[in-house]
Amino acid sequence: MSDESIPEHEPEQGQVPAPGTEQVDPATAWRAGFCAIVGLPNVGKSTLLNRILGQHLSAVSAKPQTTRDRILGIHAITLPDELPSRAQIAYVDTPGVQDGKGPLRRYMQNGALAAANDADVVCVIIDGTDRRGRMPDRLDYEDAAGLRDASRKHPMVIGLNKVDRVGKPELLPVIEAWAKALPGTDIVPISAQTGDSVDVLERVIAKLLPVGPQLFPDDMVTDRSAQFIAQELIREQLYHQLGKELPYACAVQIEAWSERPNGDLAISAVIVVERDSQKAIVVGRGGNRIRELGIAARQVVSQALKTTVHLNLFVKVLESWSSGEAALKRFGYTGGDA
Ligand SMILES: Nc1nc2c(ncn2[C@@H]2O[C@H](COP(=O)(O)OP(=O)(O)OP(=O)(O)O)[C@@H](O)[C@H]2O)c(=O)[nH]1
Ligand SMILES: [Mg+2]
Repeated sequence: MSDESIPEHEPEQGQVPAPGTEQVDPATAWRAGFCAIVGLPNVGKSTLLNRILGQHLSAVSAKPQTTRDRILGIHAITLPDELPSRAQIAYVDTPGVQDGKGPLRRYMQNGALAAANDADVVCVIIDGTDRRGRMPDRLDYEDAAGLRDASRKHPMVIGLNKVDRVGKPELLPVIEAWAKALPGTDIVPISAQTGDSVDVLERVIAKLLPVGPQLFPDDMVTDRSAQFIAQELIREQLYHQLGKELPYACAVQIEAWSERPNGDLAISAVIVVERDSQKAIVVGRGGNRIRELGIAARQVVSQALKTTVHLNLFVKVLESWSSGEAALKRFGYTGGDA
């Protein structure tokens, strides 16, 4: 082979840059990577994802263990006075870590740990209002130790959430305890609900991401289908309407989905419970409950999908669905590819 046949810009044999030392143009490159949002149940992980995206994508409720599956949400930000000056953060909202028996809880636990293991950065959300749960030694308890170990493999950021409900004097010892437990780790007090300092948290996360090309197209917000989001938001409304009365083992399945010529969506969804008595609770006297649920869910799903939705809800009893692996798959708990 003659010298002329070797293109000028290609390194000659033996001069291939070592992995990790390739030259990137910082003016054009991005910071890009995955940030797992992890923590105990009910600390505000999904509220944070929705706040960051400015969209209601992930189900939020006052009931712990609302999120059952990982949900990807992609957000780009600028980093003024930095090179690279842009970052694309692929957030992964995860189920709250908790002990528990049965395939559904195991599935949730595994999902949270896998997201933490696979991330470039782990953002641990702490509930600033939870006296026991907000201290660093809480992660040493058996239910959370797996998450603690997975998180420590990566750069970590602590998001101390719900500061809208706690006074500064009460927060200071919490911040000090985390600073002592994880020297060098950023601890950012935020309110996912009001949005306070969420931009600061995002910039801290972004600066820890590797430099490299965007991972997803500009216009992509999530990997989840509209059907999955609708299903989750109907379940969220079920939690809102029924609160403590609601059996934990309920699921929502989309049975029919069609777009009308005028662009409206017609959706039929089934709420699956495990016993007749639970069905009676969801239906309510004279069908009142399910009617109100339908009205609320229709509004939330219409807003999230940015179109008019016509929603038909039914209730079905399927005994012990949450202890069957096949049923979990049927209800969309597939691990992120639905
Ligand atoms: N006051 C206040 N409440 C918040 C804040 N963030 C979340 N919440 C509330 O905390 C509750 C739990 O929020 P979620 O976002 O569902 O929490 P999560 O961590 O995703 O919960 P799981 O999915 O069950 O693990 C809801 O009632 C939220 O409205 C916050 O910054 N301030
Ligand atoms: Mg959640």
